[in-house]
Amino acid sequence: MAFQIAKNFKKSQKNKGSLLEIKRVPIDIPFHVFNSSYFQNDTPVILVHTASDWKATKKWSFEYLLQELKKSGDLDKVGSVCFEPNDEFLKEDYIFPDLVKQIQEHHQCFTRSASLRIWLNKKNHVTPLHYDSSYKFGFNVQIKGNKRWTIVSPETPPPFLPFTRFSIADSDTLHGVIQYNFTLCAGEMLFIPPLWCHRVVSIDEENINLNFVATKTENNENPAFIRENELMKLAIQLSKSPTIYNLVNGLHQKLFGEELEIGEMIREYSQVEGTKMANNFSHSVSTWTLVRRVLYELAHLYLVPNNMHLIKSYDTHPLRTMIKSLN
Ligand SMILES: O=C(O)CCC(=O)C(=O)O
Ligand SMILES: [Fe+2]
Repeated sequence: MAFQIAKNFKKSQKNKGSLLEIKRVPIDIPFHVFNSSYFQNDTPVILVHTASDWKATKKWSFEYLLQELKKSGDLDKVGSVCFEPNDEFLKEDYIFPDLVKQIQEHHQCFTRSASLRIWLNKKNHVTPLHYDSSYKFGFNVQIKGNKRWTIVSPETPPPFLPFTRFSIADSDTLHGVIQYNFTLCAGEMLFIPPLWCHRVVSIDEENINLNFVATKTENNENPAFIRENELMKLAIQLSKSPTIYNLVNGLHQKLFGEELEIGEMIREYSQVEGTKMANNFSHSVSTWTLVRRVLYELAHLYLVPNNMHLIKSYDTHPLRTMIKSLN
């Protein structure tokens, strides 16, 4: 009994949340130290002076990237929130960090075919609180400008919109979570582990980030993992029953004018890479657990109408707008 009370007390203390200070370490940190202190236990960290000497930090601007994209014929790779260039794109402008290379060769890492991402954001752009799908972790290099990050531990996930990886919490309403708040400055590289929610505000006139992303194949059983794993299994089931998916999606579109977020997952998991991830890197889930997940998510549908703007609030990024004006 006393043991149980002590356990509950410890749990409630844990749930109080806390604001932690992120560590800054040199980029030449020994690999085994990075692995044991940060990669294995999903702890975020900033690697300083990663990109200070790169040509990219001096050369890259929205205009320069647009011109280079035109030259390489990759204009169609520019998505609505970021773009995923091929591995050769402007390779001479940066030095692939040894640390990232070693992590990508790690046995717990699945390197994706699209492993580079470039973000371009104007001043005051806000990326709403979300986590990246399919256990993606990232090394996020700030090439130009500064960004303000709020990140939340997967041990204390914030409330989510049903069936999505977007949270309804804002920085003012984030209570009882373990979080870090910091500014990522040009030249620094952030390691953001899987399932950490992040909200990112762009501070300068032009903000450019280069990411190296991969999937972590063995994940810690935290609350965010349990939910994501169940949603992943649900997406796999739905991808096998297009009729049910179309029915639910049709209803969703009627009500909210948008496709179900899980549609993105379904597309990802019906492709070779996604299927591999879904089958190999997730845990099995009983039918009862899936039903419970659906009921739980449905019970929170009332949150959607007032929070739909969160999903829509990703601005179309400036490159896309610049390309449109070319046509
Ligand atoms: O930089 C941003 O605004 C968003 C970054 C992000 O969501 C990511 O790197 O996954
Ligand atoms: Fe993200």
